[in-house]
Amino acid sequence: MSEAAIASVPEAEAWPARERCLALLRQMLLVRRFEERAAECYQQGLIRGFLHLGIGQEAVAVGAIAALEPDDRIVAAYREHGQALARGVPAASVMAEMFGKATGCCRGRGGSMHLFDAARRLYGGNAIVAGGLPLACGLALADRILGRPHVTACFFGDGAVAEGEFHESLNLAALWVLPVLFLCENNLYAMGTRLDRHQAMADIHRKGDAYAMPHAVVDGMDVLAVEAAVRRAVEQVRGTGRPFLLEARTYRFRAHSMYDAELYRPREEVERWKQRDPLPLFIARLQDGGRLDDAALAAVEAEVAAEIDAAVAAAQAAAVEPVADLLRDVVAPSSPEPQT
Ligand SMILES: Cc1ncc(C[n+]2csc(CCOP(=O)(O)OP(=O)(O)O)c2C)c(N)n1
Ligand SMILES: [Mg+2]
Repeated sequence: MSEAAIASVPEAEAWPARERCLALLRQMLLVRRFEERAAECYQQGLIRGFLHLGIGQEAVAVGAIAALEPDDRIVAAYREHGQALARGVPAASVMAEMFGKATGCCRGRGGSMHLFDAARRLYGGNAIVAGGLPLACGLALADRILGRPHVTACFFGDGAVAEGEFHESLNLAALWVLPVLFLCENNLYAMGTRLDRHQAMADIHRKGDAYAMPHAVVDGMDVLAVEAAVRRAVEQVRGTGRPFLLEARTYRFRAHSMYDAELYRPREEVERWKQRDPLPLFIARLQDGGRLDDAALAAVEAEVAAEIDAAVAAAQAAAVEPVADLLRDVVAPSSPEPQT
């Protein structure tokens, strides 16, 4: 698969209003700085367990979620800090969750891989590769049966395509006419396995053809292109009630998780992709278009830094869930005696 084989949107379509552009920039900066700080906290032993950073992939979550309605459902995989922050889960709530504290969005029980916020329609954070796809079908089936107009956006990695659940879910969604946007974040690797070592046909979006499902591919390093592609796809899903498969081609700049010697990919490849880092690309584009000056950029950076400092301080100060609460939500309260 050629790294250059990516779709782009026409220039005219790619310029939303200045305020929307600045909001996208702020979100991408928030996600990037949040994850950089999370890595530091991990190295200091403040965050434990697994930590998967999506640095390099911010444009996908931010661009896609900007194109959704507030009640549309989101299902993500385990590299999902970007999805949670872009959906508006407060940085403090996400950071506290990663610190394992009671003030986290799952009271510290889920950690980095299981961010969940039902009020914001974020249904995970799913650590099982491809595990989110059948859940997305279930959410969409409920919406269809109840006549609700929502779309379920389901993010998953290229590694999920090798799982039976991917094929079962696409088949079922097409067969049962479920309003799901399947959104593959193709970063070329599933841990240390490059896409073309596990897929005979590596153009992921074209797998939609096997399920009579419309599909498209987009440059996942270009936030405006992602926003436009998702907007078009979601309009189609909402209008027809039928599913859509969108592939966003992107790259993670960091290791798979915090423990990974990265022996499976050449350094030059990483460096080449960094030339297309979605943040500097977008900043340069905004500056060239006269929509961003140095002062405005510094102001956004300062705002984001303050938000993250506050999130870390609050997470450090917060308590862990008391032991007495540990069975809460684990064991159902005993049901009353059945009536005879
Ligand atoms: C069913 C299942 N098999 C194996 C694993 C172990 N595992 C964790 S991450 C991963 C790779 C997934 O790659 P991809 O879907 O491309 O996501 P990315 O890490 O690139 O975001 C694997 C195989 C798992 N979590 N679940
Ligand atoms: Mg991957």
